[in-house]
Amino acid sequence: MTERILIKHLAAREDGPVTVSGWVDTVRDQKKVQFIVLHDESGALQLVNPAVREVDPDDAASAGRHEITETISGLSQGSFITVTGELKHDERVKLGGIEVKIGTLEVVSHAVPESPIADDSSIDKRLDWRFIDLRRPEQNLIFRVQTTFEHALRTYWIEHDFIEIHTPKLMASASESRAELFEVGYFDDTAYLAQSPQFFKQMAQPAGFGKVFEIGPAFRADPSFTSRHATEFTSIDTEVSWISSHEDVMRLHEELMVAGIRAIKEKHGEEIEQRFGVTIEVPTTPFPRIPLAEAKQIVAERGYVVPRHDDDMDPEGERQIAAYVKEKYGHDFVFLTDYASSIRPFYHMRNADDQGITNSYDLVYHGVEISTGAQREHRIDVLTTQAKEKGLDPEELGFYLDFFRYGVPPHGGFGMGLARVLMLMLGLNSIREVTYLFRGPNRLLP
Ligand code: AMO
Repeated sequence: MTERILIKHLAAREDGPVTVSGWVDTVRDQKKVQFIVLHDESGALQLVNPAVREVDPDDAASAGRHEITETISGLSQGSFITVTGELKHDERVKLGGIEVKIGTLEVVSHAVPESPIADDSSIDKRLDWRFIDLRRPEQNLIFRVQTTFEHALRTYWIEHDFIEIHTPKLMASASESRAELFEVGYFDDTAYLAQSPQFFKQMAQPAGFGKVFEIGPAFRADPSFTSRHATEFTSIDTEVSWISSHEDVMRLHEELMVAGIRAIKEKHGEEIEQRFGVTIEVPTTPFPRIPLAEAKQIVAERGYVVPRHDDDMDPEGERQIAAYVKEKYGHDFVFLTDYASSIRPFYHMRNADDQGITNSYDLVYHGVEISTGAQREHRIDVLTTQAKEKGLDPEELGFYLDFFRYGVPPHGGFGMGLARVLMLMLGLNSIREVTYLFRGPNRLLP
């Protein structure tokens, strides 16, 4: 393999021979000199070549130089090349104050000259050609930010004795709701794609794992075309034993968000500011907490009535309550707590003093729900009653209910959509922008 140096590391190197590889962004083919802007995953670099337009029979080197000149003249945007040359620091070079004078140039892969997309192409068109779209530095940054976020969460979890689990995505039953369920043929039977690792992360509690986490895919057969829904998304899940209430889960959740956002600010804050015009704010703790009923009142006083009483908060309600929290507390996050039992799954524990509400919450970030968390009902009799009340068949849920028959500690956790967090943090308007390959009702390719 060629000893290639990432472009971002060149500035710190002394002048001298280097090898760089990447794709061609632009070619400026002037009579006497040729310039290439070369990109790799870490940045952009100016390459320069003194043009030799004709072979000089008295100069042995001129044939080679002429060949390179011709190659550059025919070089199409997007082609992948490897160049060995002389690095030179020169303040006059706008692009990073360095350039590489080409010694040898190998075209490793020619690109078809006309790119099928441009910077101003529609998001759908760009997704059709996602591999080209992802070459843009903004896109590259998104996935570096994602890497840092996941790494920071993992570091937190590992430092706090959590165990990483990988739960199956093929299931025999629904875990969230019968709606939004993908069915797949499973030999002579039917299987369902996991909507959440819910049941299996809970299973780690009677298994004696104490604290677990998973970052993995989740599937929802949701036919909507909103900016926040996908049919497949990456879910960040955690579940912990020995909690007293959902308050303990919220505290854990806050700490994880602070760890993740702090790491992003430190590593990418400046570049995010420059590319997305967004200042990353590390949130203060505790995040504001508002019971859902109160949040609806606050929103109503601001002039927006959430349709249908006793229902969930709708997207406009989330925006309004977030605006209120920002004005009142200067905070980008808010926990909406005490959701009605009627709109929560059977496995949420209900409030000991008021069966009408659950020990649960949603976390709203920049006006959009990013997560649901709760204390779970671990008492088998209560759990079975709640399942029946929701019209679920305890027979079908038998494997799950068994988890609670042989001893289980009180526990709770949350699930959070990775793409929503990234979209909101970077001020982007759709999870399509921050998902490596988006899956929606009308998108299974590429
Ligand atoms: P919930 O269904 O609220 O809760 O999902 C948790 C979080 O997952 C993300 N999410 C989605 N992201 C993109 N597209 C979708 N279609 C989609 N659906 C959900 C959201 C949401 O807040 N088992 C519970 C979690 C728990 O209690 O631990 C659950 O799945 O960010």
